[in-house]
Amino acid sequence: MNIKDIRAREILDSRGNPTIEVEMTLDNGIESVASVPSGASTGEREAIELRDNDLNRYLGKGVLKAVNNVNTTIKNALVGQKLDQVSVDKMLLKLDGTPNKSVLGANAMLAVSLASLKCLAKLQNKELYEYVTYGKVSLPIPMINIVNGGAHADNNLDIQEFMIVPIMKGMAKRIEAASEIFHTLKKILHQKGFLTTVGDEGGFAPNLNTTTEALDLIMDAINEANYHPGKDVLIGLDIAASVLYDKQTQTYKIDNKILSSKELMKYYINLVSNYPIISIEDPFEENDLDSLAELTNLIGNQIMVVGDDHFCTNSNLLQKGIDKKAGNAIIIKANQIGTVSEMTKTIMLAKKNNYKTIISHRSGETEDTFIADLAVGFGSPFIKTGSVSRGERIAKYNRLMKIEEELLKK
Ligand code: 2PG
Ligand code: MG
Repeated sequence: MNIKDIRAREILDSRGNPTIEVEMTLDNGIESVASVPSGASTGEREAIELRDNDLNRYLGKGVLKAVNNVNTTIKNALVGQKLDQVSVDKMLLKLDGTPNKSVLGANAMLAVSLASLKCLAKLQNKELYEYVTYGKVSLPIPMINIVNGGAHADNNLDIQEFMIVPIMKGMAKRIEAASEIFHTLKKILHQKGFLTTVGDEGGFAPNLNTTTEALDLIMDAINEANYHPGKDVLIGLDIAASVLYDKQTQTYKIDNKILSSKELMKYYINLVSNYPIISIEDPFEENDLDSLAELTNLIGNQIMVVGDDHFCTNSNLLQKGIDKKAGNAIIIKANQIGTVSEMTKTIMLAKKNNYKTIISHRSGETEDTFIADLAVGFGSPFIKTGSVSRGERIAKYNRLMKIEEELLKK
């Protein structure tokens, strides 16, 4: 089946910033729509998200250049071609011709790559998760954001994400637990006089000062909602340490203290011995694979030591981590790399080397639920897609519950 038309437009993401949406039509009338998310704490080695930098529009954040790249260069090359994921992605890479996608923009490329994937699923009359299935489908464990800090909120918390990780059986049950804990935390925060406004990913953003203050409140909420921390609900952290790092002094600022990477390592080990923590993401700045390897060596048998900015969903960067035994899990964000084929390659490399995959949203999201399907189809053990509040986050959880219902019928 051939590609008949490709149309791109500027839409808004959940932060009210422009992003790109692409519609693709095939000769037989099959159509798909795909949109791409956008990060705030982006890794240095992520593929380039092309923005207009025209201060007269959207404070420079417009994406009309990327839209135009789809509507001209990409459209001209792909219309009339047979639809096939590998060929589409190869063509996108050739048209761009740069290692970091700076000509077409990873946002333009991913929107087209994803629209192709969705059309291919429809062509075979399959749900997206069925189409991308490699081996066994399985429902991921959701890592659900409950408290926001760092670059995702205007409070004093240094750690970017505090997540609850419900591990009881069944997606619907996990979401139910998360919602109950979320609302219980809201009540507790309210009683203690904290604001209960939420951050970019839907978690609360109370003006707490230290990590342990946030962790203690989360533990209280889990207990008060009648769950058992450590047994049916665990805790995940995304430190997003690059944001806390001072290159000049090679130190980190956390909880009003200045720590060396060795001191930070001790700090994490202490946290893990005091709280039921299952994962720590980006514990060190993105160029420090050695500390990541050391932490993995020290506590990698107890928890997931997760690379996000270290690996940027890039198989070459992941290979460097594998070679150093740095980390034992990887965040997968399609827009960090720009095409479905490259993302798939990274997932396969991770699987082969026993790195756990966490398919992830971005802090700026759209209503597109493709990551829910990818997580199930790829049999990813985990998904991270924000809190149980804000429509763009909930859309993914609702999709996961619907897929669970479908799988149970089979
Ligand atoms: C992260 C993500 C998503 P951002 O750091 O893992 O939670 O944040 O999209 O801002 O990079
Ligand atoms: Mg991260």
